[in-house]
Amino acid sequence: MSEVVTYNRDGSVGVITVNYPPVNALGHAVRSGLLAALNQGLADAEAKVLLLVCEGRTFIAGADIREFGKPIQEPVLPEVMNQFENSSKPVIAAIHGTALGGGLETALGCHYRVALGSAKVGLPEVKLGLLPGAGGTQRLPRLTGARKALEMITTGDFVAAPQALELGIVDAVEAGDDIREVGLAYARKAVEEGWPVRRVRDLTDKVEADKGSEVFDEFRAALEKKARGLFSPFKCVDAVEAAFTLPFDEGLQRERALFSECMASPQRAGLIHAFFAEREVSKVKGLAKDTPVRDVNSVGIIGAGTMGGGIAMNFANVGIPVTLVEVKQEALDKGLGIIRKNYENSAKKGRISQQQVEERMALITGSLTYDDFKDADMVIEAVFENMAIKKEIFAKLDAVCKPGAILASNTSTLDIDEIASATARPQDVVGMHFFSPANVMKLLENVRGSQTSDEVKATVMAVAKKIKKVGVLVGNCYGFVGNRMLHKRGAEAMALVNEGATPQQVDKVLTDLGYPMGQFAMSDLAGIDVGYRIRQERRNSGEDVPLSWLDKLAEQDRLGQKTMAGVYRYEEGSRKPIPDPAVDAIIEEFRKEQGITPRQITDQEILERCMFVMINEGAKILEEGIADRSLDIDIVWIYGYGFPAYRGGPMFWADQIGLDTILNAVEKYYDELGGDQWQPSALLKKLVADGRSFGDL
Ligand code: T1G
Repeated sequence: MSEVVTYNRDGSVGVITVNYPPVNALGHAVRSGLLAALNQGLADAEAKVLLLVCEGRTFIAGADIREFGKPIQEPVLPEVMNQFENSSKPVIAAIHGTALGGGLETALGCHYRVALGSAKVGLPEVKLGLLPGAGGTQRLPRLTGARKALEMITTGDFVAAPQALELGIVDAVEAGDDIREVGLAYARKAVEEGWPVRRVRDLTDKVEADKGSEVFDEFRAALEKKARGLFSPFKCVDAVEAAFTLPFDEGLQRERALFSECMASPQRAGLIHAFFAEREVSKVKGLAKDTPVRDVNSVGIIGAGTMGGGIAMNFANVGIPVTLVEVKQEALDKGLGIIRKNYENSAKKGRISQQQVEERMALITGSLTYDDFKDADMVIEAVFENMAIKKEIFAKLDAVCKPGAILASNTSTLDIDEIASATARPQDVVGMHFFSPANVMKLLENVRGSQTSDEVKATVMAVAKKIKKVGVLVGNCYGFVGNRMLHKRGAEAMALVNEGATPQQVDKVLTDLGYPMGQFAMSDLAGIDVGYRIRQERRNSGEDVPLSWLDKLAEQDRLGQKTMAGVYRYEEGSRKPIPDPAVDAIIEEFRKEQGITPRQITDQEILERCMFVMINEGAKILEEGIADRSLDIDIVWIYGYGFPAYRGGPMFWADQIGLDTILNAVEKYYDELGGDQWQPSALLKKLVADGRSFGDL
């Protein structure tokens, strides 16, 4: 008997206990242990009913994702499920924490399910590029009907226990937090009342009710929009539909075949890489696990503009009071007004209650004086990109903030060390780069200065988790990780249009790759004036920043979505970018001024120049230690810049393509175009020479 699954008896109840931290995943040892324990329970004459319960913080949270891609070891999960379902004794699953994926499928293979009120259930396989492969697509719809099963399986969203009871997924929800006691009490009732074996596979009423339903095609149509570029969501629909068109065992086989297709898809590898990378980024290299973290129970924010307002909402959302400071009452009122409007919109969509709107607004206090920061644990500066203004602000913060307060800048490009030099406490200065809209975007790029203390680094990473962001700690350089690579992509996109491509051609290559929007549509969203001001700032500081046709748009007040015209034009009430011949004319005129004769440019060249220049820059960022691991870069791009998670992030994607292919192209463009951006990274060359990948680092 493996030690991760044990069997013992409590009166007439045979108890099968899984104890395989951290989340009782169905690794090989657990699968074989479950079968062995089941057989022991079946052989135990005293045991009338069997109870499956887990130790630790959760019921089984799925198959062991770490085993994917490796040779499969018997018994496979579907076999374990069938044995449980065909047990001659009733089997009860007692659920606490999260019963997910293979975990919920295991419970559905049992005959009865009891859950704690705090439990959740779900089939999130689609988030890993898969589908439920152990009977979930055949058993769940027999309990919930087609529509709810499709919703749960194509979204992967979790369902809370009370709702799971309404849907018939669980049979009882009990209060308390001792799942073993709750499970035993429920099992004893089954013994006393002589409950029969009740197999989910035998339930047919929901199947009959939805036979021939249009719901499957309805979901396929909806997924065309919602799951653009994704593979497995459509396979999920095919699998669930089989439950309504095939006998149970044939449905299981159909599910298995579709599961294998998903397993073979490169998207599975990308999404699983993203799953683990998201968890690894919180473990910062060189930062001891027990590094002290400071309390952050009150926050100050400077600037009630788009970023400041969004940042404030993140803290109010988790109950942390915020003091929002502006220079003028008018700007403050406008900022607070926008925050309330955002909350009201969420309430209208039923995401929060009106009471929560009021509670969160009550946590945000407007002010016109820095004095109100004197007790703040952390202050975040969110004013526009100007070094002189930021240094002035940090000097003032240094004067009013208490010792130990963390002084953070939301700068998206500027030098954290130079900002810190305006204070006498550079060890307490750090970058906290949020992404617009800051109350929505999941990424928080935390930037360590050369003197930022470990305590401050550990604290901003803990704050990221607290405000439900994915925090990545990176080094200090111009544009840090995300914007530094984005600027390279942007410059290539601009050059490609100068040389003959159209903005919409470039954007289509990027959206076909899986980005939600292209380079130029993104400029229109962020505001053409933002980039224009940064370029002017750099020109004013004496840097040679080439003229661009985007400057012409800014000077003609084509600032993007906010002026209904930028690189594209926009119609009232729509964010759909519409190509505008007026812009083609501006670009044509610019080419003439620059003496450029446009040429035909292929989509492949656009893809290579926009993406390989980023990867080359990413390699330089790793060389310089600005990012510790390539997965840090992948997570920055997935959660900050919309890089498709199913490709695993730009560095993982590069490994999939092959670094030799990337290097060959980089060297070709270096020869043809020149420029630092195409100077091949030494690390890239070394990895190719050693036959290694970014993932091997
Ligand atoms: N396999 C292996 N490791 C896992 C795991 C899993 N299924 N789930 C979590 N971990 C590790 C994770 O990497 C981390 O490790 C630690 O557990 C804590 O996780 C046949 C094919 C359960 C809600 O998709 O959603 O079943 O970093 O930091 O925030 O149909 O983890 O500490 O070393 O996320 O409290 C389906 C995935 C699998 C669920 C807990 N199941 N997990 O969240 O902790 S496919 C899933 C989660 C499947 C079958 C198919 C969450 C969680 P480390 P954590 P958390």
